[in-house]
Amino acid sequence: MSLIKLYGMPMATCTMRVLLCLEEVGAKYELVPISMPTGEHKSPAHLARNPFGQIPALEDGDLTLFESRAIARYVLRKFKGQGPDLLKEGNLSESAMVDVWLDVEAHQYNPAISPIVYQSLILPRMYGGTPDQSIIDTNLEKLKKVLDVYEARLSKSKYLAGDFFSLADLSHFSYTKYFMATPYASVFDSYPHVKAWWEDFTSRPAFKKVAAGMGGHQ
Ligand code: GS8
Repeated sequence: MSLIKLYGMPMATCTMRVLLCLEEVGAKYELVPISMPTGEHKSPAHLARNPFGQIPALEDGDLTLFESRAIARYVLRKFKGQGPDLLKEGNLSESAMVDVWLDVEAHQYNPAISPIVYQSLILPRMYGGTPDQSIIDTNLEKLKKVLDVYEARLSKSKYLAGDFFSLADLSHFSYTKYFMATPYASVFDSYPHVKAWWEDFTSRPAFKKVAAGMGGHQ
């Protein structure tokens, strides 16, 4: 059997989503570094893996995949029965709820939190730029509205899709971890159920291991 190759950067948010899944199921894999600062993600070799010139991409034998959430599902399906059941595919309504909250993460949470992390951490630290406070403020307001919904949801169930930890929760890890290193981390203090959810699931061993690869943001 060929060794899975994950192309990306251990500190990049979407790469981390896949790394967490690989670690949760105890898969053997090789992380092949792709350097974004040198533009390697736009090289012909990488464009052949991901035509959008983004990381991550995964190769498993003849199969090449991109889009981190799709890759995450592939990894969890491939190693089903190894490690926790994070997709609940044996149960129609539970798996539907995993899909709902994974889409909420992709289409509500991520668009609000990612510009805040980019402006306040990535832009100044990686590119030497100056944060645009108006972008941060607009997205903090968006994020608070999303967190209102999360607070209501998490006051009824322990995790997002139900009383079980799933890919929907896992998928929030990387951006939230970085957000907690911004000056705006205290926003979460107004959402006690969200804060407890975050503290609960980030104590998982796979998360500690992947967080150790995040550079100065642990
Ligand atoms: C997004 C990938 C992405 O934005 C996914 O895989 O989930 N929806 C895709 N990757 C960033 C790195 S941060 O994780 C990237 O490659 N950016 C460079 C670019 O867009 O040119």
